[in-house]
Amino acid sequence: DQVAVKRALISVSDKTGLIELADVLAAAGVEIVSTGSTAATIRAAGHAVTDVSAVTGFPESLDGRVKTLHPSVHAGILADLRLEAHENQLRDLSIAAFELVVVNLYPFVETVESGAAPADVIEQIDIGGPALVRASAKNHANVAIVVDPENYNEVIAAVQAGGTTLRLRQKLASLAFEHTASYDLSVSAWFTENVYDQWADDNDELAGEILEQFDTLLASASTAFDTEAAFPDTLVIETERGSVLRYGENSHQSAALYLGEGGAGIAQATVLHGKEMSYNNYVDADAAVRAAFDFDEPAVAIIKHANPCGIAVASSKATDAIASAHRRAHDCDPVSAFGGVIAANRIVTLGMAETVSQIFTEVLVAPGFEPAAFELLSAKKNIRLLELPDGYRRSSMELRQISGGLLVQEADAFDDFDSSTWTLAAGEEADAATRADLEFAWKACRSVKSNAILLARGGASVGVGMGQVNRVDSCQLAVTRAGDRAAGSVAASDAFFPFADGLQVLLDAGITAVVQPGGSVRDDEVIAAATAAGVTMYFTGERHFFH
Ligand code: 93A
Repeated sequence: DQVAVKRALISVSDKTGLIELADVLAAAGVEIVSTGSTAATIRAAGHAVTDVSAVTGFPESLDGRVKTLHPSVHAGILADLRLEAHENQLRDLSIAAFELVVVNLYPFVETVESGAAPADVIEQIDIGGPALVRASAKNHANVAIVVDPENYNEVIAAVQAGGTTLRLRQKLASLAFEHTASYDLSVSAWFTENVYDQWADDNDELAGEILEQFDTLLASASTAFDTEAAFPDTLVIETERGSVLRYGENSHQSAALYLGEGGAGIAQATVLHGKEMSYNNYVDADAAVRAAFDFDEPAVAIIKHANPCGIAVASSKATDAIASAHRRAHDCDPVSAFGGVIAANRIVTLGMAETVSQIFTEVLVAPGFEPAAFELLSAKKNIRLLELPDGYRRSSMELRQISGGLLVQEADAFDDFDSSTWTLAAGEEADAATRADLEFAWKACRSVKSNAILLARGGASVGVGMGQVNRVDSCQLAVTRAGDRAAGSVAASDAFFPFADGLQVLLDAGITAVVQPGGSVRDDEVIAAATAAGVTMYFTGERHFFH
């Protein structure tokens, strides 16, 4: 397995030990083929060198990008001379084999470290060199590959001893592949860093532009309305710029979060754990908190696409109140609760955390977390845990952009939840438990997008119909979602029933009482339907649209 060295290809950027090696090779009568500056160095030391261009019949071209990348070189390296066919082919092609290849690569890492410009760094990505190294290492049965001047001595000794051994060639091949692999890793690391930096720079620039646009829009809004005078304690957009979100409702929309001065809402919440909040996360978390904090007693709201798929207060018998509220809210519609945004109006207990941790949840927002609850939940990397600022409160003013302008309104803070202020429109006065359920349903209903129908029982929603363009469909949706829980539940409707048909759906499903604003021109028909069914109906006098 000893291979005598008759012809060597040398192409090195690092010229350490080169002359000493060339001295030995020349003395041993080895033909040296070499590239550009390597050939010049050897020649300058007084040895004969064959230029690689003489072997390839092709000039070293394109600023050196193409020097050894040629079949006359690579066939000379890759021929497996243990095979007669390879030997014959080389002879037919008039190509001479190499038994020794000495290459070290363009100084890529050193160039990066010197702070060179990207174009200069890229020029230092060696292509032909690794090809020589890998080809030689593959064919180590025939060729010795040396990538490191540290190994010159072993090779010199072998040449002087009459040839390289298979064992040496194997070892050198292994070092060679290690060398090209780590070289490529450095190249890829540079790309990653450089490309990301570039991306970040572009992004910063873009973020600046986005915010400038938003700033202008908001500035025009606040000059158009003397917001502070009209709505004391209200949201005044801070003059500093907002913070850019990764994207808006969809990935192709840019977006930013602006903090209201003195605000204590979801915008000021602290992300204790999990990925950065998205635009939709903020929208849903806001809806969730708004729903949960409408209640004084421990309450939980679960939101999907800005709509509740469950709202509940704690069972009066529960020892862990907030855990109870969560379980009951979840039971309303477990299918929709998957991937939901949850708000609790109390500190999250370990009991609540244990249930939440079993359900894929995007965001959990609360005034705080018991340490054990936090520990359990923060073990999950996909959930975002948000702590509300002290004294959470909703903004007293709501803004909505329309094309060409802004709509501004007071928030819906009309708390007509006390059933003693309602008028009985049909049936008998409800008992205390039913009243409590009606008050709960009426309150919960205003967190549901119109047209909203909410069925409740025992302080928990059991069926929610939301966002439909007619009230009958919302009734049907609520009844379907409630299933066999519709019978015996109470209903709330965010606005009056324009006809008896929607209410009839609820009556047919077996509700025992209903609360609604009243005020339709066909109230008589609606009252007649409730009366015929023997169902109690209250009118509140005010609606709670929410869009
Ligand atoms: O630009 S290359 O990727 N194209 C080639 O064909 C080639 N052949 C050898 N770089 C190439 N090399 C590299 O040139 C070697 O890896 C070595 O690092 C360097 C030797 O430079 P010089 O031609 O000045 O001896």
